[in-house]
Amino acid sequence: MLLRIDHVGIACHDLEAKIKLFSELFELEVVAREVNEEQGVKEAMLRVSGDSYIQLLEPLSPDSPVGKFLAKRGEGVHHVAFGVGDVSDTMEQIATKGVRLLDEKPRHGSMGSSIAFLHPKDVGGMLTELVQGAKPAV
Ligand code: CMX
Ligand code: CO
Repeated sequence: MLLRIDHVGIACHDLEAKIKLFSELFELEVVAREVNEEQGVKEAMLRVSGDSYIQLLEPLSPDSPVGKFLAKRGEGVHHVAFGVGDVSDTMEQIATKGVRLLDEKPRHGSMGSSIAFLHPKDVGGMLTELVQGAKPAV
């Protein structure tokens, strides 16, 4: 069902400062910077290797998911994202196991991906994201 770890999402107050920290510390390349209004974030993807990334997330507002998380828990790991083949199929399979889906249908994620979230309370306290990568252009 899960193919790989796609990324670990890190909540931060200052995106530029954390890009500098992670890229210098681990010698990582920033491969994408985006604003995702729907998710309420300004973000950067830093490639670790292949299709595996660190996603740095700065909230666009205090009442967004990442804004609320920062106020409650401070900076740090916000979610883990797993690569899947077909995000809609995986959502269906997981829903049959009684896990609450936070999205009714896939949404737009980083770098053209389709994403969906699972409730952290049903996954051992870990906010979980499913990611279907963008299909290569034909
Ligand atoms: N990891 C683990 N637990 C979390 C969490 C997180 N990131 N965020 C919230 N929780 C816990 C809270 O601690 C709280 O637990 P307690 O009741 O024991 O205190 C519980 O879940 C409910 O949290 P809350 O603070 O009341 O927050 P909300 O219910 O308003 O929202 C959540 C939580 C997960 C439903 C919401 O953040 C959400 O829908 N997230 C999905 C979208 C998202 O996170 N987008 C940003 C990333 C975008 C991207 O990766 O591209
Ligand atoms: Co993510």
